[in-house]
Amino acid sequence: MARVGAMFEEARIGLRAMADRIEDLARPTLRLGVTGLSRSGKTVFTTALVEALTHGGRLPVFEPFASGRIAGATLEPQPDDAVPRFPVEEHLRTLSARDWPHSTSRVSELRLAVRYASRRGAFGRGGLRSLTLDLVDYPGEWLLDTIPANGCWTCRCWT
Ligand SMILES: Nc1nc2c(ncn2[C@@H]2O[C@H](COP(=O)(O)OP(=O)(O)O)[C@@H](O)[C@H]2O)c(=O)[nH]1
Ligand SMILES: [Mg+2]
Repeated sequence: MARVGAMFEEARIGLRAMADRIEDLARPTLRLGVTGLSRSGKTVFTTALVEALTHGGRLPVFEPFASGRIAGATLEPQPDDAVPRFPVEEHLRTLSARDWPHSTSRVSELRLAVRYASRRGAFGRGGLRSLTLDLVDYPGEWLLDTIPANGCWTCRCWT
């Protein structure tokens, strides 16, 4: 009896993984960490990027945006209750009042749904695709803990 229970549990986990994979193929998720040392401009950059994606703006060197392939983006419910939300509205208010956001050293994230046209046309039909984009404001100070003995973090990333 215990073996039947275990088989059901394995089947359930397998089906769940398959369902997640199918969902991911239909609507992929990209998790993008924005990192750099403290006061390097992560928060301002992330706020500007979210504002441009959701309300329009100028991002001339971001090809999909500049060429008009990105149709827009909306804010989505948070993916993870354990990670604080990136307070984009608060940062926008601060920047609009011609001030700079306060410095924080905690991780935060924001989920967006980005609608875009693929370079070859979505599914060959020229429709729009959707990408779930998780932007993570990752305190650069935390990176210092991960630097290996030879001091070459980048090399380790590529090996
Ligand atoms: N002139 C200028 N200063 C900036 C810009 N972005 C950031 N800064 C300055 O850099 C500081 C740190 O920016 P912030 O985004 O909070 O850095 P973070 O600590 O990496 O999140 C700000 O308080 C500003 O003084 C920018 O686009 N232009
Ligand atoms: Mg910051």
